[in-house]
Amino acid sequence: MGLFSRFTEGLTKSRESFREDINLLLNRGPKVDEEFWEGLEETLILSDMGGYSAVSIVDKLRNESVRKGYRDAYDVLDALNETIANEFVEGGDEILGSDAIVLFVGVNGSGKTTTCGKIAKQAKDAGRTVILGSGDTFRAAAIEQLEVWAKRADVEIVSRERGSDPASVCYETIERGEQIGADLVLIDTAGRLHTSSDLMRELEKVVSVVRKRANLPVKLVLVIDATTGQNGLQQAREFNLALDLDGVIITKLDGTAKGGIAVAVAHYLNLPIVKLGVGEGLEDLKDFDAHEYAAGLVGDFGRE
Ligand SMILES: Nc1nc2c(ncn2[C@@H]2O[C@H](COP(=O)(O)OP(=O)(O)OP(=O)(O)O)[C@@H](O)[C@H]2O)c(=O)[nH]1
Ligand SMILES: [Mg+2]
Repeated sequence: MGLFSRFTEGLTKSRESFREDINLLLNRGPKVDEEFWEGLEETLILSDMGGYSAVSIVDKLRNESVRKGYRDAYDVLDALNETIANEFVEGGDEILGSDAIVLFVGVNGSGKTTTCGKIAKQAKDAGRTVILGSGDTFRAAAIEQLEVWAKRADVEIVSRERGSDPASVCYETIERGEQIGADLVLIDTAGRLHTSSDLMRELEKVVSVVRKRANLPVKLVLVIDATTGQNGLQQAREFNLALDLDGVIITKLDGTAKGGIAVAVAHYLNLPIVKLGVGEGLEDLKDFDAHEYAAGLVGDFGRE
């Protein structure tokens, strides 16, 4: 299966759920009246795009509808993809595209370690010199898990025993990366709740040590599990407040109808999407393309 189909496949649940709601709306006829706009806004909110994005998208479409003289609901729906695509922020590709030290942060189980491994493999295959650092010293299994990914990706890894200071592991990873001429240093961190102030402080300390030692630009990437929907947005807000994030990766898009969360995160936090996780396998990591994503989310609504 090609990457595009795997990706659109990944958004199937989101798209189907959206289509059902829109079809209900279209059942009352294609007239563009107040009821239609309200229904559209509600549908966007239900798809987890969040209230602010939904209002902003509908406002833009309303203006356009007057300006361009849309005839009916189908004209509006044709313009919807483009309007959603415009909600996204540029710059996601650059985060992994150039030399960098990247820290993956997020709540427990969001997909940090898996994503770190997938990225290591992609970058290695693209001819880059990659090193992995196991900054999750909290669980022994986490270290082993990243070691497995390092083998799969065929890249070097720096890990220390469970209970070690995560900041020192990061320090050593950067040092080792410098020795081997790594142009991409990928550091996994332990999952933590955005509400746990002790653990958030620990993460701030890790980031500050990394910034001091860094020989390459440092990028902080939040990994969000799409299935958590609006809670993912709350996480993003808190992590961004504490760390000033550079970008976001959305995982588990394959198993959820909550794909709209990507729009909400981009809109609320003005952060670019770096990659998308659409499965558990090595290859299930997709580049983000705003137009493709919007199309995958909304689909086509042809006139009958
Ligand atoms: N379906 C699906 N599963 C995923 C995806 N990404 C990760 N997973 C699965 O989600 C589970 C948790 O992934 P991890 O990578 O261990 O998550 P983590 O954020 O490192 O977890 P902690 O280190 O415990 O905080 C694993 O079973 C992964 O295989 C994805 O894009 N799609
Ligand atoms: Mg992990």
